[in-house]
Amino acid sequence: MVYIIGFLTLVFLVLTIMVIARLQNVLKGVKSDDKTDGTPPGNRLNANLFILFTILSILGVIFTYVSAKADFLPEASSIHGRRVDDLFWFSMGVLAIPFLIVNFLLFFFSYKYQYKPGRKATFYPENHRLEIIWTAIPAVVMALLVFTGWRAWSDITSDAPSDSEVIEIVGKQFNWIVRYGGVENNQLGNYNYKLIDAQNEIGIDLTDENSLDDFTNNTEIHIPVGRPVLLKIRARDVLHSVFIPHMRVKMDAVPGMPTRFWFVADKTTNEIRAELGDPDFDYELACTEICGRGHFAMRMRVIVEDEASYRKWVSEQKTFLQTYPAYLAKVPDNLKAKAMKYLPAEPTAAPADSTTAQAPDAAAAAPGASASLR
Ligand SMILES: [Cu+2]
Repeated sequence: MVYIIGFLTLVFLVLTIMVIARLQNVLKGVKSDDKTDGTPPGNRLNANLFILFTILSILGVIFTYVSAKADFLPEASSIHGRRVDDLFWFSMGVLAIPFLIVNFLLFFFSYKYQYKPGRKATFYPENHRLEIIWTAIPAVVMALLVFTGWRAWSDITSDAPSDSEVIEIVGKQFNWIVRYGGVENNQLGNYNYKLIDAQNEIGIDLTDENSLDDFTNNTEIHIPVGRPVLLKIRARDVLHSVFIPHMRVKMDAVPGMPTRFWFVADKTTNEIRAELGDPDFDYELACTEICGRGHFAMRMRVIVEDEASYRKWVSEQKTFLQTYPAYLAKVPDNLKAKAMKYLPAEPTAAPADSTTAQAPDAAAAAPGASASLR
């Protein structure tokens, strides 16, 4: 790369010197030398160079497109993702085709209407109809593009359908924490940033009944296929951004300003693995906002699965209270009985090595505790 830039610099330097030298010739010609037909020196050469430049540019465009194609976003695995792609390619067409035509003409006319002795330029002062046409058509096309883009955007950010799976995702330096509505009632409980500590990393508010069966995950996010998923997005410290490239999901996570994004994934992890012939393939969720030195590691696996497997996975998760039973102390008295359901089968106060012996005691102490655990 450095060599190419160095080489190009040299070429342009030589060209600049040549142009300056020629300019001096031209000036001399204007001043004294009137014996020619008035054709400036290099007239034909310059005209031909315009054609050469046109051809090289078109080849360059094709080359960069083909060589960058491998880095384009993969085929979308969500409904709105395909819509976004269609909009992208439609906009690309609307912009690229006139761009190519106009630029081709610009260079071609420079060649075609090169100086010829005796030929005079036409004086064409104004044409109102032409001006109206070239103002109105782009205005209408641009308005259409903006309108279709705005509709796609407002669909994504509007209220999610009522059957959506609501999942909270919180960015922090440097990982994502996903919270689910729970193994039982599927309702996200409240949160409060003041409750954040070493274990309760996202400030789950255990005074809210809905929080009791919530569970979190720091390594992977499971979502059901074919059903809307609403991501409630927050950040704990600095700007982060949720990016699931295959789903065309991208939304900033802003401290103090919750954002949202809903989408429908329509290809399971197993389906895309089979399609790609890669049994190890995984969808990825990555942070796409430089957020500090650990930014590169802010990624997690996204597992898209059918409703039954998803439900099964949810029911197998350890609730936050199960993982950190000490937080039972934060549960208000009137909810304590309910919270006991989500505690580990054996009380943490008991010695760790006597689990088999005291399991029945635990069940007696907390009626229904062992029975309701999965
Ligand atoms: Cu980041």
